[in-house]
Amino acid sequence: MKQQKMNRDWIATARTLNEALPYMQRYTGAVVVVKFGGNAMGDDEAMAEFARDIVLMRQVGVNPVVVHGGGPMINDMLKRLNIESRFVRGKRVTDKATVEVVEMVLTGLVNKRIVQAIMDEGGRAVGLSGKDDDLIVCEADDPELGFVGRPTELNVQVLRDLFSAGIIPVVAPVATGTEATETYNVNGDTAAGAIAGALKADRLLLLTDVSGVKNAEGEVVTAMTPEDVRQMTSDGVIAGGMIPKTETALKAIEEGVRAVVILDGRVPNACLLELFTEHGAGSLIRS
Ligand code: X2W
Repeated sequence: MKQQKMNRDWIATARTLNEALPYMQRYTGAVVVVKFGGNAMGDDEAMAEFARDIVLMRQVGVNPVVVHGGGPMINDMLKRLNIESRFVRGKRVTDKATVEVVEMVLTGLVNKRIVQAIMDEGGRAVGLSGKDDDLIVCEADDPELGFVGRPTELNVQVLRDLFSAGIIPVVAPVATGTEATETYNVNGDTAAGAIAGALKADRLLLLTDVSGVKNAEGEVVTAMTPEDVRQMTSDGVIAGGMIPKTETALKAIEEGVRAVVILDGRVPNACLLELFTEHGAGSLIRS
């Protein structure tokens, strides 16, 4: 009985691979930017599973770029240091002491944890922040927010160089300013959107911990146009924490990204499900 079940599982695995071929062919050479938010990271097992999906993408010829967040990890460290956290319109008010902690946590702990997870799954990953090779240059987003950056200049050649070498870039959303020694804290979604736009990526996957964009009836909308998104926002159906994500999506599409998916990172193998099967796991936005 056990033997029979195992045979069936193998047959299903082989069939899955067989059915994935057209999707793999479609995405060969494609650039896929994946925003991996702090809330989607989970435990070591979830991290390993994510890393394996990214390594598999690379293995079948996709050029993935991981842009990560780490909001909850920054909150933990600020708490340990007795520094107060405050958010205005979804962005962290970032003074000098806070930006130091943000840089340490994102470019250190979080970035290296992801790099290590990818290496452990047999891929090659290199971690960098927006400061490396001036990948992301910012100006201050809003005086009320302190050292929060809005990307004004992207230099993505370093990412293309890493693609050619078969290396997966893992980007921490910390950026440099136009003045020497400035450091900016950039929202992870914003950084991922800006990078995807500059690369004219085939896909931007925004991994999050919700099931997608919901309509007035509370059902996930699996496909929509930028016009639908604008309508749903003005009707108040898209609200709260979803707004920065849909705004990022619209901007990225304007800059030439082919499609953006707001993807449920809690679904196992969400990235593979989205790219290599007919069955997505979130909301796809494209013109
Ligand atoms: C974010 C950067 C990290 C981030 C912050 O300080 O929390 C701003 O708010 P998640 O996990 O994707 O939320 N920056 C300006 O975006 O993390």
